[in-house]
Amino acid sequence: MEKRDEPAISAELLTRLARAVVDLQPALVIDLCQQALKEGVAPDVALNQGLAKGMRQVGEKFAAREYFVPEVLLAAKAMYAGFDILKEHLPQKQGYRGRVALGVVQGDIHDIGKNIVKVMVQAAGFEVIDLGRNVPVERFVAAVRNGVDVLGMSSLMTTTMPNMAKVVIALERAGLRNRVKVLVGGAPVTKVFAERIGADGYADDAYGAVKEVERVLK
Ligand code: B1M
Repeated sequence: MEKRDEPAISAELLTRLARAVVDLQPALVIDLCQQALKEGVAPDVALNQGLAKGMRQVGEKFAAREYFVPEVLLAAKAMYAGFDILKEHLPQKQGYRGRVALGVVQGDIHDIGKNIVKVMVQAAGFEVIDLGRNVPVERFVAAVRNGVDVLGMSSLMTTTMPNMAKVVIALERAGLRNRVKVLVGGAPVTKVFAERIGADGYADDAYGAVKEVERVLK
């Protein structure tokens, strides 16, 4: 799945979809997702350029103290109402391409981005083991010991990013580092940070995550 530019009508629909998330309107989100599918907007585009974009705008409102936790939770509810529809329509690549474990690091419960990455990676033909959120270092290590090709970690808080480095160190100590490719992502995570902690790859969105999984497994 490649990032695409959308024609004007779809672009307007995507803007309305993002807006409906920001306006905390699950019923409208559902309507717009159904409309988008009917009009031939690709589900991954509606997911990333509609729903995820809306959640990022909610983040800006949260940062500006226009929204507080209750609004953010309602926005997440609206986002998931659309997510549940779109994920069923993502075109699935056939054939086994490898196994990816994904989790949000310890101390962090932000899992919306990880869940988007998960469905996109699955749709690209990879088996995904979802470790969930607030995942302790040892559970990441255990997942690698049980056999995965890629370990993906997500963090949304500057305070939990160091836990990604702890997982890499724990993998080295357990003699497992060369058995797995490590990818990291999440809003505060950067390429420089990924390189500094010795990860094999980094992506700033779900399209990038799929590309990185494919690249590191080449
Ligand atoms: Co909170 N939160 N939150 N929050 N929250 C942030 C992250 C924050 C930046 C808001 C702010 O202050 N401006 C701030 C962190 C500050 C910091 O860095 N230190 C923050 C805070 C402080 C907190 C609490 C402490 C608030 C409190 O209680 N006082 C608390 C922490 C709880 C905890 O984790 N221990 C908290 C709680 C919550 C809610 C529960 C209300 C809710 C989470 C609901 C949930 O996820 N189940 C929430 C939300 C929703 C947000 C914001 C507003 C939005 C995050 C989001 O969903 N983005 C967020 C603001 C922001 O990020 N600017 C904020 C949309 C999502 C689609 O994007 O997750 O970035 P994202 O994922 C993208 C990419 O990053 C990438 O692909 C995804 C799809 O495109 N990606 C990867 C993600 N993972 C990847 C992995 C990869 C590759 C790419 O490879 C493996």
